[in-house]
Amino acid sequence: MKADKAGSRSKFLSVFPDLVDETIEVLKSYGMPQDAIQWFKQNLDYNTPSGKLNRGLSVVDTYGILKGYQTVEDIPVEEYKRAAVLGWCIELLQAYFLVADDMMDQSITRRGSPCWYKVEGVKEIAINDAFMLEGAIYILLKKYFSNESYYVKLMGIFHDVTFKTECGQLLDLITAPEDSVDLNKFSLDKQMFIITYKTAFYSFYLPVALAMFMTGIDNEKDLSQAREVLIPLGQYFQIQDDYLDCFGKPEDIGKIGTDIQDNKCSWVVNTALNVCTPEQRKVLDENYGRKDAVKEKKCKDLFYALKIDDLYHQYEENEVAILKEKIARVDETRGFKGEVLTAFLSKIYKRKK
Ligand code: DMA
Ligand code: MG
Ligand code: MG
Ligand code: MG
Repeated sequence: MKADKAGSRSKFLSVFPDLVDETIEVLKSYGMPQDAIQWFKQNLDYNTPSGKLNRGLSVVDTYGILKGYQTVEDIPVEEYKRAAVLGWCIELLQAYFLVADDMMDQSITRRGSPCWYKVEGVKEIAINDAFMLEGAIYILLKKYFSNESYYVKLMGIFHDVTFKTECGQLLDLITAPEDSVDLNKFSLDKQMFIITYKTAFYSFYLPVALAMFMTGIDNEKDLSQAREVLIPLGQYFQIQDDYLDCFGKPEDIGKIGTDIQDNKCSWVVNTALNVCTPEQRKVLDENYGRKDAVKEKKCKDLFYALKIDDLYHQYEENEVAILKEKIARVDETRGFKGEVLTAFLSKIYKRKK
């Protein structure tokens, strides 16, 4: 399928206001007071459509590729709408995770604006707002898909990947205690487990699986082919996220890195631990994971001295070559297409945000 990035993005965005109205209808049917309806609308608008929309757009793109449409414009209106609704359901899931993640990671900005819990008057109400973003998913699934044979599959996969993500977040958080830094507990294996669960399933496998359910090209053999590429692709994406947390510019990534101060078991620190000298290890033991900007800077300087950025670029080239080989081996006899995976890979290769 040919890509017109700006065009598909604005088309996808144009669906969102209706979905907000339809979700709000439910609150109106409960007789909720106007200020609560207004709050929920603000929550949806602030947290859902403000990101890159990669996950949501990938549902539409995958659907178009599997159905053999040449461009997004060729997808018939009704089919487009439903693929886009599923795309927005993933963006709602993402919004739900991020509102909570920013509180747990004590982040300051997200997508170039204050994190939701940092917005005037929100604070801990953001916890309930996160739950309501999740609830909006099931309102939309019911409205658009409850008469479809694959409705249960959609619900099942949303519940399954949500729980997997929460398991990943749990491990991410308990591996990063605030008050006791012990770098011996870190390893690249542990980091790989965390990122597989907290990121890869919902960000990469989910968009493709949803489009597969919609097209009916969802033989277990094909779902498993998709997983075999999309899970490593998601791991690569989160390693980029870890890299950008330290080496990216806030004006590009829209957020201020917190991994060093948060004592996170990230790809950057684990790679550094594998290549540092005993003296450098001492610097990390004394400075990593402390809520202190000077100590954070010492760690960052060390990461630059160890050329972790060069190691990252080597990792990236190597990983992308492996992924391309895997994609080339995809069996297309049942209707699944390797192009779905190539499209996803090209969205994230060498990303800076
Ligand atoms: C994000 O991990 C994972 C989820 C499920 C939101 P993270 O804290 O590294 O993300 P970010 O860097 O965007 O805060
Ligand atoms: Mg975070
Ligand atoms: Mg986090
Ligand atoms: Mg991060």
